[in-house]
Amino acid sequence: MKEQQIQQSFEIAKARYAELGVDVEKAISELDKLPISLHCWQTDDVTGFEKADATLTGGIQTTGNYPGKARNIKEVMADLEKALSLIPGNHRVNVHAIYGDFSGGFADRDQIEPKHFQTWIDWAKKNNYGLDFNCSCFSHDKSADGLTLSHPDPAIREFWIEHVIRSRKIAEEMGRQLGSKCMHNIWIPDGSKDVTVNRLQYRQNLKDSLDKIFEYKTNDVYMKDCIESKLFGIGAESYTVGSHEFYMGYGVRNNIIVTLDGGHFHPTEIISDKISSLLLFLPEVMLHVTRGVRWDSDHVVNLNEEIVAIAQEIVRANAVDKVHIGLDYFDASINRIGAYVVGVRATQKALTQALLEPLAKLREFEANGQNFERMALLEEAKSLPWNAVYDYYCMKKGVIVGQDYIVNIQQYETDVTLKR
Ligand code: RNT
Ligand code: ZN
Repeated sequence: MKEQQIQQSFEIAKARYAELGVDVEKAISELDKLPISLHCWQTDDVTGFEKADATLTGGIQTTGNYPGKARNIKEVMADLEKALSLIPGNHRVNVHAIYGDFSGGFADRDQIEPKHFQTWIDWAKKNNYGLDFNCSCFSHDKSADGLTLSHPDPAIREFWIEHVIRSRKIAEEMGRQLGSKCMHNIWIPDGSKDVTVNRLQYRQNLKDSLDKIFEYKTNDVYMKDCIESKLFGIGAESYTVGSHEFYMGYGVRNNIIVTLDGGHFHPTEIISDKISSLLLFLPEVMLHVTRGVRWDSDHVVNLNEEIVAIAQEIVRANAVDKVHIGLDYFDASINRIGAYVVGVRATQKALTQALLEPLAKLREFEANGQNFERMALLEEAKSLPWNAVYDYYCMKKGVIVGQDYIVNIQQYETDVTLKR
């Protein structure tokens, strides 16, 4: 698209929104302040770099074998830089503990230190990205039976407690060096394939482990803790220790942020409706935005109703500063850089729509009991020219507008990823 066309479409959109009392420039500046955390694990199908033949366990799975996956940290970084060059705004990168730099010698999970992540910190600093971090309680000998922090064996629990505390320290160091708060997320795969008669016991173990983990106090200027619930995993179909009720209870009692992953609930259950409830009891919420197809399949985020509803809830609940948006999907069947760009752009388009919503008018209708009017305006808002605003935003940020990023990614595939 030509610059002039983009500008003209934007002017028309701006006038259209002004009629509804919506300030387009303000929406753009708010969108520009909204970071999205790109999960590093889409680059290499969640294998990490602890050892060459690492396999993914923990009830999560990638399917597909698209050529060109990243084979080392350098390639992960190159791919993320490429993806981020096609996304407007300043964003964050979400790193898992299995992505440490072990070129100076391997360190097991209970031995990792900030030095193993200095490469990431230096890179983030250079590129002006924020960093988020995750302990990795899966793909390890000591999680082979599907249990970690809730394990009946205290020695195994201790191992994972140590790992998580070390990960929280690494997150703290990332936030300190970068001057940007690092969100540290705890997700564990613990559960069982078949019916357990010890539901309470495992949950008691997990609670005790978390209590020990949080005994170590971090500086919350530099990092914040999050805990992520789940419904089931592959091989853990009958019982998951860290259920939503478990973590919501734990989080509210201990003032720890709850992470809502869009794929971790029953198929018709949505996370958008949970945001306003959680925010009444917790100061912030972390999101793992994903697209489940029939199950927690971790498909690339597309611009569907739920992502729009999530964005609307963030804006309608006045929670732009309280909701942290992270992506969490791993599609190994398509171009992996494209997977990021599509997912982030879809998320930003949803946010654009939400920020441009004629909210004052809608709220007025609702307060007056004018429900037809509310419905009609909501319907109209869906097809207002929000995309002209997003295109304009991309152009202003010097990022490719519209579908032209497809050929750009194809070129990177030819030049870089297919040569791996
Ligand atoms: C798994 C959780 C978790 C992981 C990542 C790798 O179901 O969603 O967040 O996807 O930590
Ligand atoms: Zn997740």
